[in-house]
Amino acid sequence: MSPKVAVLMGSPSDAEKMARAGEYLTRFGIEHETHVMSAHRSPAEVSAFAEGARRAGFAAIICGAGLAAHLAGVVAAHTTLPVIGVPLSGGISDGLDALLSTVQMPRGIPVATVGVDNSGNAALLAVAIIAVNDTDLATQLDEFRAAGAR
Ligand code: RP5
Repeated sequence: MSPKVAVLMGSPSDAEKMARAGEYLTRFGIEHETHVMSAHRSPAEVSAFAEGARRAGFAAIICGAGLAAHLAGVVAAHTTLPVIGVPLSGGISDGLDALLSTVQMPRGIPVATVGVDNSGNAALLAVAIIAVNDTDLATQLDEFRAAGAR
């Protein structure tokens, strides 16, 4: 089974900002699933998904959330798969709140955090993680860089 990537977001209102992740994953031929689930509104669903993700064949989990952005941190608490957090803009500080909520994890439970709204970079990190054991994919990444990384 080739490794899959999960793209999670806290609300349907995040979909537009998270779309680039799916676009890049498709471009690199990575199977992926997108789900809306919230650390606050559907915590049981989030923990069940994270706990089963390795068994389900996922290699990395991308989590986008805004405001009190706890989705990536909660997912990371329930799995040792790589978790990539995408803080989303909005709210009183237009994403700074989400950035700090996502990146300021306690020692021992890391979340690899990309820039505000940068779901594309989250996907590229997931591709790079999978490419560690996939030379063809690593070549595709090299070609993407050589072509200007767009
Ligand atoms: C977060 O709250 C979501 O990730 C979203 O970015 C933000 C607002 O969500 P809605 O109130 O629009 O559903 O949990």
